[in-house]
Amino acid sequence: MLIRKNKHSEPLESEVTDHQVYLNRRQFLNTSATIATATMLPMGLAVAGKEAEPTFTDLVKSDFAAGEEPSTFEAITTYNNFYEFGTSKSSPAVLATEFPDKSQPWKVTIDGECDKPGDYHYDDLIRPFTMEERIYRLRCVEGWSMVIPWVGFSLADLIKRAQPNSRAKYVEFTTLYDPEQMPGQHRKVLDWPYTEGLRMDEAMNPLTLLAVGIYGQELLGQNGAPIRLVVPWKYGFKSIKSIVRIRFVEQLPTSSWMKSGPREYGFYSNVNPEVDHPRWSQSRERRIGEFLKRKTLMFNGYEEQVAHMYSDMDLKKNF
Ligand SMILES: Nc1nc2c(c(=O)[nH]1)N[C@H]1C(S)=C(S)[C@@H](COP(=O)(O)O)O[C@H]1N2
Ligand SMILES: [Mo]
Repeated sequence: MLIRKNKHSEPLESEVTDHQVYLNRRQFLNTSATIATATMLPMGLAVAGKEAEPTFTDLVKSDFAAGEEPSTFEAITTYNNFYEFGTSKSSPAVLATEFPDKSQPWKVTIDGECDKPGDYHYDDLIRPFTMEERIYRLRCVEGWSMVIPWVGFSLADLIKRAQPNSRAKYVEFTTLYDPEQMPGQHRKVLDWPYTEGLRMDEAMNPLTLLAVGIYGQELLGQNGAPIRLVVPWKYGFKSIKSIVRIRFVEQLPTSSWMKSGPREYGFYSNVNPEVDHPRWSQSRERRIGEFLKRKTLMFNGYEEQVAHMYSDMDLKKNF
């Protein structure tokens, strides 16, 4: 039997060639961006009509740098998952250019099982902490990855200030709910507001970062401004954006993704090439800007730092 092939199913030779040219150009831009950051003058890094401001200077370079070439500023700020601004990868960069509204001060509530709860304005929240640059891999559950030069501070430092009590077993994070600013929230694609959670030891792990910038500048809306979580050994969806609440709880929090598909998204969501998503393999990934897929590493390559937290757990059951 002859199966008629869809004309558009395979890329044309010319498209492949164009893609190679595109990648070479990306490589070039990538190098210029890296040089710009190294000199703390991220000039020319403009995106979606926004001029770059060199916000963070004197950044402490952390030991956690992945030792890999960071993805381009352009890729990091135009290829995003942020369902509050639509479900396509390109829509957040277009719809979040004015986010968050600067006329409304950003507030973060720290509460639950802790001795020092409080409501903080963003500036007061971050003031006590030393900003670091940490270059981490981000691996999305969909099978792509990037390397991102984050600016931020250890979540552990913030937790120590809040003084969680003995009932605090988990930390729950919540994104802003404001459909006026976040048009994607008009559609119930997830149970808004977006929530995520970590076990206390995961939250206290020195790798876990509260990020406020990328490439030496403040986060843009599409990357989760003004403050988002980064948990580099877990799938990207654990790295919740635009946080307004950090709550210490006794019971295991149910994240928005666990509610939307309990058989597909578990609480732990550690990057694990041996445990597949029910609908696709997790053994390989495509680094954005590269053509061929590469092998996915256990815990996204952070095994040495995090494997001890799961030594007595069945990671197939606790996915
Ligand atoms: N509030 C919120 N946080 C979110 C998401 C989202 O849709 N909403 N998407 C997650 C997913 S699936 C990924 S892969 C990362 C992407 O982060 P980036 O766009 O900065 O690369 O953000 C995560 N955090
Ligand atoms: Mo993701």
